[in-house]
Amino acid sequence: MESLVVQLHDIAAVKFGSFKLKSGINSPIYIDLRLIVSYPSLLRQISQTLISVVPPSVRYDVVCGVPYTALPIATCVSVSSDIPMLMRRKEVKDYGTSKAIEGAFRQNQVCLIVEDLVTSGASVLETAAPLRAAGLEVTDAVVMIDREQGGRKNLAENGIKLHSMVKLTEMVRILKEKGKVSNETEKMVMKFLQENQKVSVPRTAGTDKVRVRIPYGERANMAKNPTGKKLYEIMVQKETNLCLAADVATAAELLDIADKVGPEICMLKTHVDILPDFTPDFGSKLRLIAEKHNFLIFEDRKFADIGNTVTRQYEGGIFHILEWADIVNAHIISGPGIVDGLKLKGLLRGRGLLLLAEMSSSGNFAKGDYTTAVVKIAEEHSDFVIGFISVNPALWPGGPGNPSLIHATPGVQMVKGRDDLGQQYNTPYSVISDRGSDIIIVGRGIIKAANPEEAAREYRLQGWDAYLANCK
Ligand code: 5BU
Repeated sequence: MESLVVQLHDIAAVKFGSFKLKSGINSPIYIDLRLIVSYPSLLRQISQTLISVVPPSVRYDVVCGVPYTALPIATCVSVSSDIPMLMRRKEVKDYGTSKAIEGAFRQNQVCLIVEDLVTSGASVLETAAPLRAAGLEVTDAVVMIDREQGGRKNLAENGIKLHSMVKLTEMVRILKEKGKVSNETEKMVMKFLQENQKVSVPRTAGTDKVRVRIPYGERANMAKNPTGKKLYEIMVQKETNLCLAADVATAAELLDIADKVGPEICMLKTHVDILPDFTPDFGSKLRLIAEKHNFLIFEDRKFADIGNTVTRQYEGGIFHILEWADIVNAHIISGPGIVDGLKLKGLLRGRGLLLLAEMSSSGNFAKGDYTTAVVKIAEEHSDFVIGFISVNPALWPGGPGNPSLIHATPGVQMVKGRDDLGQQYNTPYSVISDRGSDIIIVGRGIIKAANPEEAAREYRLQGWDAYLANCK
């Protein structure tokens, strides 16, 4: 161990001085383990030592490195120990959670996460989330250097035991003993570590904003619309801010997935006009399931016409949306008359309306003055409008605004990325915590997963944790 630490210092993977960290604070120590790929013998020694610090009682079937620095380390561990490896993509080009993880694996196999440096543990959690969503179990992680700044605790709270090759304080002590750093530097580093012992899991790297939010339960009491109020109440009762976008192939499949995923969600979103086997009793069947599992039904109809037309589209046709959907949504491209039209039918039934303030697809035009106009119309109709479809309300001029109005955000997967047709994805943590939204809307991340129920559970936990982090 001592020799490894000295070698890391010799190749300047560990440096002393004054370094500005991403969080903005100045650190007297800087560690850059990307350099080790240039020293194959060191890389080999590190990989072997790393795997030897995992207690023999820990069972695992595969290893996965946290991208990118730990990828070569995980590869060496895999090759030298003959344990299969998986790779997590940082960006997903294609749809579906399965694509986030490359390599062959079976459901419920145990994956050991390999990391180079742990501070808060956030990057290990970012890798654990898509692994778990894909049906793997993650119970342990092994790291070269533990900075001892709260990572161990944060990971333990998320069911992951951390094993480290060396702790940062041990490393500094070794370097001092070997005459590589002065007494003074050692003291300075120890003092810095003491003063910066707890780094909480950060809102996405690069942003230090902490949003303090009003709990959903309090917002339930502010809501003017009964459906808006009920939505907040369900979220609190079931501890979920997850909405399933149930874009499956048939009505039969929709009813089936609604029943399976029902316990995890506060809301189920439909596109009723994509179902080839729609029958007039679809709505009543779905409502029975919604009552059984206590979730609301949101038909993503995106009304866009003049008031008189949308009134008829809402109530009539073959779908009779008004009969079964608690919530619908509308563009305001045609002006505020569209809200009056929908309200004419919906208000009496206690239904709610979400206005499209932003969209998740690239190049869309719902921004700036348009979004501001949507907010104004929502305020003027807060008896019927329950909130917005939004993407980044934290950046709106007034932020997420009126706390009685809710924000629901589509374009969510476990990893940031896009599909081939312009959809753009952000992670649950980024959507709820950084972007100030309230509800994550997840479609293919759940329905294309090998086990949709498990994937939904993982999205629920991620979304809820992100909410709790802001409530503290
Ligand atoms: P996905 O499979 O998670 O990409 O599905 C997203 C769902 O949200 C899908 O039903 C879209 O029609 C819907 N959606 C969206 O993706 N982006 C938007 O801005 C709006 C709705 Br509004």
